[in-house]
Amino acid sequence: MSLIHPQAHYTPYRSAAGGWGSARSVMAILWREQALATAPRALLKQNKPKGFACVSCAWAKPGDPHGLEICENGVKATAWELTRHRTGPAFFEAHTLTELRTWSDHALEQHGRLTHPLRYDAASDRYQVTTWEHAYREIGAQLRLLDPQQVVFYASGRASLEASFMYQLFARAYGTNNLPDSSNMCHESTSVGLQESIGVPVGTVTLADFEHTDCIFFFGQNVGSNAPRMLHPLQAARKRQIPIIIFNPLRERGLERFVNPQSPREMIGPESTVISTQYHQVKIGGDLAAVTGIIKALLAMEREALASGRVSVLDHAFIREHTQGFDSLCQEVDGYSWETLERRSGLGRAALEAAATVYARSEKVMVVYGMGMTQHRHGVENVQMLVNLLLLRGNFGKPGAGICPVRGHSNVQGQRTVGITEDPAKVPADTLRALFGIEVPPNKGLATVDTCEAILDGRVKGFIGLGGNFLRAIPDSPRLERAWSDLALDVQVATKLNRTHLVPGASTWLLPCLGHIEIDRQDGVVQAYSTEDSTGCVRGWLGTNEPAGEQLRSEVAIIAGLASGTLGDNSRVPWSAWRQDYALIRSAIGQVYPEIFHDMESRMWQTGGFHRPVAVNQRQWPTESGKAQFVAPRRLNPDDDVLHEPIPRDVLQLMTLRSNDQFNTTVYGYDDRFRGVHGTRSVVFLNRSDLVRLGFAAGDWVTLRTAVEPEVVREAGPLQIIGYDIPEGCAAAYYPECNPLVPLWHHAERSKVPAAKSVPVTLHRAQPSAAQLARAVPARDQVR
Ligand SMILES: Nc1nc2c(c(=O)[nH]1)N[C@H]1C(S)=C(S)[C@@H](COP(=O)(O)OP(=O)(O)OC[C@H]3O[C@@H](n4cnc5c(=O)[nH]c(N)nc54)[C@H](O)[C@@H]3O)O[C@H]1N2
Ligand SMILES: Nc1nc2c(c(=O)[nH]1)N[C@H]1C(S)=C(S)[C@@H](COP(=O)(O)OP(=O)(O)OC[C@H]3O[C@@H](n4cnc5c(=O)[nH]c(N)nc54)[C@H](O)[C@@H]3O)O[C@H]1N2
Ligand SMILES: [Mo]
Repeated sequence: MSLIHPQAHYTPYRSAAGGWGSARSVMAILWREQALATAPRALLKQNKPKGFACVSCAWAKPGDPHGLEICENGVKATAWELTRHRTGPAFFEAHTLTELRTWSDHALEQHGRLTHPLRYDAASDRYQVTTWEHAYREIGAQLRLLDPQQVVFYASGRASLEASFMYQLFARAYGTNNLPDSSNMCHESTSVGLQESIGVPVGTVTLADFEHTDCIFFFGQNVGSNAPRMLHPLQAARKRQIPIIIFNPLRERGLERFVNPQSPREMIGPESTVISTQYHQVKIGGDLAAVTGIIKALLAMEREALASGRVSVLDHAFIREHTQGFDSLCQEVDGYSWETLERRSGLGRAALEAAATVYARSEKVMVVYGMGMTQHRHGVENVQMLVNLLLLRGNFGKPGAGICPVRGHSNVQGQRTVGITEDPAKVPADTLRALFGIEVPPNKGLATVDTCEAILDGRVKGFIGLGGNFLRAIPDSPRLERAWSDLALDVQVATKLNRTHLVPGASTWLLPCLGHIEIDRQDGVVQAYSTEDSTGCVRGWLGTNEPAGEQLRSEVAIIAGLASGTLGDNSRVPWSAWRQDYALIRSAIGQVYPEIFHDMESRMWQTGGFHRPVAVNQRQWPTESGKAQFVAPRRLNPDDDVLHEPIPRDVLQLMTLRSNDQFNTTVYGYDDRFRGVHGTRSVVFLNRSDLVRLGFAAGDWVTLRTAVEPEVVREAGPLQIIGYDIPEGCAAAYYPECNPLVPLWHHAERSKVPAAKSVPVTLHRAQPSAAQLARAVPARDQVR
């Protein structure tokens, strides 16, 4: 189907994930970023001992890496950082912010790396070059004038363990727990749900478990685009005939078939690995009902087994010794009829029984999941329901079993481990007092949604951003943009220009930092850094490439500069000494968190690094009761916000997702190869019978409007309709363009993760203007 313009089209993708399409896409981006000279050498070092950690996802890096331990999207992320393009002083002389606000996300970042520290000048509406010393001094003076409770310290999940540890220490020494971070929009449902259910806030699975497992359940994660290196262990599992059971509203290509681009035989031959053995196209938000159905089927099997004297299906010894709440879960599950479960999940009873049968047959099951679970109103319950399923057959504390949340940014899990949290109860306050004389403020600070609320009602006056693109990533983005200019102080530490940098407060600073691929020298001495991946593995890394500019400073150096500028001599933290020698920071991390980080300096260089201890793997449960908790869901309804039942037929559940050509708000390009979309992001995927029912046709233009809280108009579009293989009543479109549709209050209960995967919307016919059309399909020459 041709969309709008000859350059934009929708052509269903029929090949496997990986393969030649992947290789071509990699070459194209290396060419465009003029990174062919520098990137190939870097790629040899990516995810390798004494190399750098990929700046894309947080998936585990094996201790015995492949020749090239990379994937298509990892290469894109590398090329994006190593680009030859620069956004330097001349650029800012030539463009006002008013003009730059008309640029696309893609065009802004594609212009290249920031090179100089900048301060916004309101008179000329431009960023102007400043000096580091001036910036540290001025920002410090302004921070001293503000009430620390009115300042937030945001972190996107990339900063190293060293930088993150210093950052939270700086915030607390200054006097606040206001430490929102990207995981507040991402896996906070995991941290809350797992903590309550099994007593640890992180996943329990490591790479080695993939070699031992005999069954993998996969919920709401798009592995082919967002964690492609995981396709290798999945492929290996499939070669061992391990069943992989998928729950996803979309038939995501990476979950169906894969050709390993690093295997010459697979590249040349017709061979591809079928990844899924069962594929269940669950309705958006229908997973609670689906897992309830699986458990219902297991309970029925159990009763049959008991009645006929066969071995139990459930692991009663484990349930008795290690868990609480089994009976009330059973009661709850028994209370739902199959009719209800089928309607809510969109899946048939037979399909759920088939999944239950495989689960019951397998001795070592693991559950992998992503944003399709956490970004819902019931995101925490989703996570806990997956734990319930695992507990029924003792699938914790044995090799090959456990829970595997797939984290986002490369060090997002690690940041939380070293203290980036708004909750003072999670910080070893006594140790911080003894070591650094820091009094951790006793009151809870602001997480991301709280921060947005506080900005809207004027309680927050200062914002420091360690990476990220806050204004673009958050829900209700237009409302927040309007309130943003009331900030007294806005400091952004970044590698590339993005939308957040274009909405200035009264005093606005843009500080360019080194990326993680670049060699970090402090006073001439090369410094290493460390990260914790999605499987709790801590590793040391070294940048490999020359910095993009002489003026760039490392995140550690910038935090040290800001802290010294703010706290001066009133601090027992040796900021400058730490800046000169990162080993001293690691030693401090080891003192504050000895159980995890003792002897970090040597252990992080061991082959494969070291794993943080996870009590659950010894079948110890650091919960309040000392046992693992079955937590029954309070309701299965994904549509609480649409008050009437049945739901009005013109309201669809929208999920906002990533394409294969973006990293969060960083838009590399306008293709979503695996979903068959080329040349545009202005599309909405809809079920074909919904189209007919609602009087639309594929190719029509529509605006999406949020169907709750009608007194506030929330709109996105115009978008062009693609008739797609998606369950009835569901819709999908791209993030961040659709963030204006997500109400700020529309978040998971308890974790406050914005419910970006179930936004009730209605469709309204639209006629795009010429300017909107041009934005929807950026001609190649407009892609700067
Ligand atoms: N290349 C690349 N890599 C990335 C990122 C990126 O943007 N680009 N982002 C990084 C970050 S920060 C994160 S958090 C991760 C995100 O990685 P994912 O967790 O894969 O996030 P999404 O792309 O939002 O896709 C969510 C998936 O869940 C499915 N889904 C949506 N709603 C439901 C539901 O109700 N039930 C079920 N069962 N499935 C559902 C969608 O169809 C989609 O396949 O990836 C990280 N890695
Ligand atoms: N509707 C909707 N909203 C969502 C989501 C969704 O699925 N749907 N997903 C949510 C999720 S999971 C997340 S994690 C958030 C992401 O939210 P953020 O983490 O805030 O956003 P990113 O797009 O990852 O940030 C990109 C910017 O980071 C900067 N950067 C890149 N590398 C570095 C570095 O090494 N150091 C520093 N200091 N800066 C760097 C660059 O300037 C770049 O422009 O968005 C959330 N928002
Ligand atoms: Mo994320």
